[in-house]
Amino acid sequence: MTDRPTVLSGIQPSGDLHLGNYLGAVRHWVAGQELSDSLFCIVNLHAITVSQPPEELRQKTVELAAMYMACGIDPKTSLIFVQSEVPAHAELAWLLTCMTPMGWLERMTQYKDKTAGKRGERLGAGILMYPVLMAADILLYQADEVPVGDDQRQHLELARDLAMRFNHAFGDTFTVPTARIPPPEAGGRIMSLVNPEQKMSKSQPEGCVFLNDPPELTRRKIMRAQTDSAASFSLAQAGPGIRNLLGIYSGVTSMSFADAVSLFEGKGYGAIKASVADAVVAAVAPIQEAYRALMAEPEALEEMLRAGAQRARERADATLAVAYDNTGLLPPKSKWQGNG
Ligand code: AQP
Repeated sequence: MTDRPTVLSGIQPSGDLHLGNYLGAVRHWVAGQELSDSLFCIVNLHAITVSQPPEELRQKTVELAAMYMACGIDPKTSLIFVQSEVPAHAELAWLLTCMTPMGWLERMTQYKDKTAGKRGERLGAGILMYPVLMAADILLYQADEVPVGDDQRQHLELARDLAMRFNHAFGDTFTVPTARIPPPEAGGRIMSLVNPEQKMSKSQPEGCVFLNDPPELTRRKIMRAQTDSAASFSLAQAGPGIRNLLGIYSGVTSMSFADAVSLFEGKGYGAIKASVADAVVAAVAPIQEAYRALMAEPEALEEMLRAGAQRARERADATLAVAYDNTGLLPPKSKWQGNG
């Protein structure tokens, strides 16, 4: 047993990692991994809430594992695994589903955003239910802390509420997790480069810098970022676009936001964008190099994921057995097999 906090987080393999994912989540995972008992999941069951071409999903799953490591997650320190390799996620999700009021899910902002203007017949029910699966992901490992971007705040509240509801109904079973969300200027909410009122998101690729974008594409996207019409930067008059660029600069250079503001105060917007582009290109270059090296050895990646899944299964099954028992379900199958 360890007295370090258990930390769990994950990303969907539904596309490529972008600066929002990196600055809002992965960078903080890397910074904290030595101090915690860390688990980082590739949440492929979440990815299938929208249709994914099977071959692409398989490929993106392995690519995301390589990207976690290229960004600095060390599998000797942290546990990296694929969600679908641990059946307990889906099993606990059902227990929690049965005790989740529908209204809680229908009130989720992301649910409302993702379904706005779409007819129910064309949407899978996973789009409503996935926050419950996310709660299961977290509660299975008795996570103390969940480092995520600001967009996940409401889902984390749901995970906390479900843990408390379950504990109240069936006795102490789950740790009530705490969200660890960086402030917006420290990467908690990186905004789209083309529309700084919206978060940077892979579904809007033109406003998004992917960690694997070639340097010239990264520069072009940043130089075209929407900012103010003023000739030079002053924080007092700055709109969300230039603030976002300074947040990105501060994130990739590890300079404080206040120091980045002092550095650029009074400078022209073109020069600021060029500096931000240089800083991003310099920060992602070693990640891209490490990623290529890892992808050149697919057997090693597969072995790492296989070992990670084995360790994750052991931990998850132990929690699931207690949750089944407390609920009045017969022990999970593995326990019968163990006795037989
Ligand atoms: N713009 C962002 N700023 C800060 N953090 C962000 N995260 C995502 N976007 C930003 C954080 O990244 C982690 C992974 O979340 P995810 O797997 O849910 O990624 P996502 O939501 O699929 O990313 P997108 O690009 O936003 O997807 P779409 O376009 O499908 O909606 C989380 O910790 C999240 O907070």
